Amino acid sequence: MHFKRNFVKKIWDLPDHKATSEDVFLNRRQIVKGLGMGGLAISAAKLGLPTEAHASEGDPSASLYPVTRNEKYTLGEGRTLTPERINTTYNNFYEFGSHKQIHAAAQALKIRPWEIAIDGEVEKPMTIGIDDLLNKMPLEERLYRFRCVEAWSMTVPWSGFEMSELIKLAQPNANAKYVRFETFQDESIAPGQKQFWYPWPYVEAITIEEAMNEMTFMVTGAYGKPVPKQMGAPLRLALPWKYGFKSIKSIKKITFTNERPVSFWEELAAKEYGFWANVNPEVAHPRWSQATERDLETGERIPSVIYNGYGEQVADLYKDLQDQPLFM
Ligand SMILES: Nc1nc2c(c(=O)[nH]1)N[C@H]1C(S)=C(S)[C@@H](COP(=O)(O)O)O[C@H]1N2
Ligand SMILES: [Mo]
Repeated sequence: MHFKRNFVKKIWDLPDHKATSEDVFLNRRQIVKGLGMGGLAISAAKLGLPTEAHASEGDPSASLYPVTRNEKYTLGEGRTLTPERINTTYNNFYEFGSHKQIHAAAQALKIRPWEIAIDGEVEKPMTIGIDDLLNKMPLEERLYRFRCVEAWSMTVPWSGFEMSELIKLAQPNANAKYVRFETFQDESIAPGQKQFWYPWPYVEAITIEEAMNEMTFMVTGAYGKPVPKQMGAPLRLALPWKYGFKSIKSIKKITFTNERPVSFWEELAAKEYGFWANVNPEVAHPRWSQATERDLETGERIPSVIYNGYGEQVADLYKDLQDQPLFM
């Protein structure tokens, strides 16, 4: 992500932090390969590899997974599943730092008890614990593509439930035009939240029609396990046709509202990270092209596709909104 104020702009001069994060990761991978990790008695910790990258033991929801895959959602031609290790060690989660290597720091997040408030324009405002919610929702696995605004991409086997199921539970009234999501706020465990120039807590929002769309998925798991903390435990959003920043992590509050909320990145730089943020290779970011994306696994650049290839499911949402900046 790119930030407008000069005193932090420097770290953003390289799109996607090429020099500071990914190269480090690849070097480590090479080291492990070279040493023949499997056969040698060298611990991951000694090599500085994340041993806690998927610490789902002790998670009370662990026994729920794996869940049945919904075969309707496929990755598409030429796309393979991004290895778990890549997805769990290359993350954006600004609460824990403004770089990609936050997986260890994110383990400080306490995910039980975890209460989610559902409020605003609903018949049944409620506060519900994550394990109660998990019991009420029909869990399934879906393979989704994921495209970050920084022009890298991956694929993920998410587990969770369709947002429409949560809407049935909450029963929004006729005033509910938007859904606003809010992440936890606790600067005692999330050092990024001490950076006062960011408008914490992280907030995202979509329209009620978008929230009802079949693609809108509430994530509770990944790779057949509870979703790891660095990927947004215990509850995050997956909006695979939008740039990744819309897929808010570690949700504590879901508010149905009449007015369009302002999201975290929109507040920082509205011209770069707008409300709609649908993927479109033909609409460049003000500072870089969106025509292609770098596959995190192979490093290859592949062509980007409008709505990240999910036009069949979502294009109709936008047919009467052509006057809006749908792709920023
Ligand atoms: N709360 C919160 N949610 C967030 C972010 C964040 O910094 N904080 N980053 C977003 C961005 S920019 C991206 S690309 C994805 C990254 O998800 P991943 O780390 O699981 O790949 O999370 C999104 N959700
Ligand atoms: Mo992103």
